[in-house]
Amino acid sequence: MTYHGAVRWLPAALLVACYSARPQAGITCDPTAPACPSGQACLASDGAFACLPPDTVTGDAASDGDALAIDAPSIDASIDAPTCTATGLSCNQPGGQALVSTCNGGCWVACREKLSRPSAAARCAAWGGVLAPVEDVVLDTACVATISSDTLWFGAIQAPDQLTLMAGWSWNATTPIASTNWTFGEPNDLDGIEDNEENCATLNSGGSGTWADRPCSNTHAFVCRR
Ligand SMILES: [Ca+2]
Ligand SMILES: [Ca+2]
Repeated sequence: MTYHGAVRWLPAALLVACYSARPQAGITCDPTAPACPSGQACLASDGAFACLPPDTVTGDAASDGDALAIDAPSIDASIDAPTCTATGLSCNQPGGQALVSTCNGGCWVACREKLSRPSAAARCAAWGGVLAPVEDVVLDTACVATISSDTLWFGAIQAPDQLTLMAGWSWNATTPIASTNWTFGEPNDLDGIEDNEENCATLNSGGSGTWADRPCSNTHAFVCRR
């Protein structure tokens, strides 16, 4: 027996008493354009939709999730507030939006606008992240691969005035790089002599996921992580 049916067979006196306590419930409604009395919501009830108090959970609604589906957009917006989006990233990307991925505990976003390394780093910072470190060469490289195969500025940077090609590399001048994935012959500081010609590095250079040092003033697409 439906809620509507129960109302229909209640004695008139009881119906009046109930009506005085709260607006009549059980009116058929359209979930896409609900117009229920104050204090009621358009909820699924036995395969149809009816105006019911919001705390009404029928067996049908609880099992098939219709009531949850109706309210899902507003509820999800507050509970599952999007934490991994490109919102806030200034990216004048040709051909579409920046691509975002939640991966290996981070939020990754790749932008195809070509910028110098310092400008790219500033874009990431304004978004709330950094040029992406690739601390786990296997997993983090795979994360980047899901959103871009471009040559990308990423987190690797070399402190100036190093004595050797391999010295002084870190993630954004904060954490020394433990595991590297240099393309064969890189880093070479352009000519094999370390004299600050190439103190920044790109990903996907010379092979999928591999690295090469480049002049920091070069312009490339970039990948951020937060
Ligand atoms: Ca160098
Ligand atoms: Ca190089």
